[in-house]
Amino acid sequence: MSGNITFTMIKPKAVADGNMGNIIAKIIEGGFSVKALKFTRLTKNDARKFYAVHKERPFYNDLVSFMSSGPIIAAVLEKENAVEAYREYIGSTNPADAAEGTIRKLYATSIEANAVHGSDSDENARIEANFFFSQREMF
Ligand code: 3AN
Repeated sequence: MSGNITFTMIKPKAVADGNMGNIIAKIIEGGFSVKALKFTRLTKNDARKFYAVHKERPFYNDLVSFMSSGPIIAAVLEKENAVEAYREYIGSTNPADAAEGTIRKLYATSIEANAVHGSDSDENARIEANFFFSQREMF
């Protein structure tokens, strides 16, 4: 059975573009409830750890630099079948392929600056939520 929790980040470019309010509103409009939320910034080391699964990929260093380049929003979201539902709601990794009306179609500017992160499994959702939040910060 799939879980009800996913983890998201609003990435530095979307925050810098002034879209954090719009994106949070869109998330809530999609039926996701916010269980935890913080405005924060990743150090380079945090970003390296968070994206460690991608360390062999050619875009890893750029991704680490980008994700530590400015403030982000980190949040834990709840909905039935949250991981899959949220990935569908945000759209494809490459915004050029993202469906109309998805968050990435609306707010992403490139495959790297693709507006938001969404966990890819229940296990990673739990690991990523715990990376940013203590138990008493999750409601
Ligand atoms: P998703 O975020 O859709 O799960 P992943 O896990 O394949 O996509 O990639 C993680 C992040 O790495 C993406 N959100 C994006 O910022 C970046 N990324 C993925 N593929 C590329 C690429 N070909 N070039 C540059 N950055 C990429």
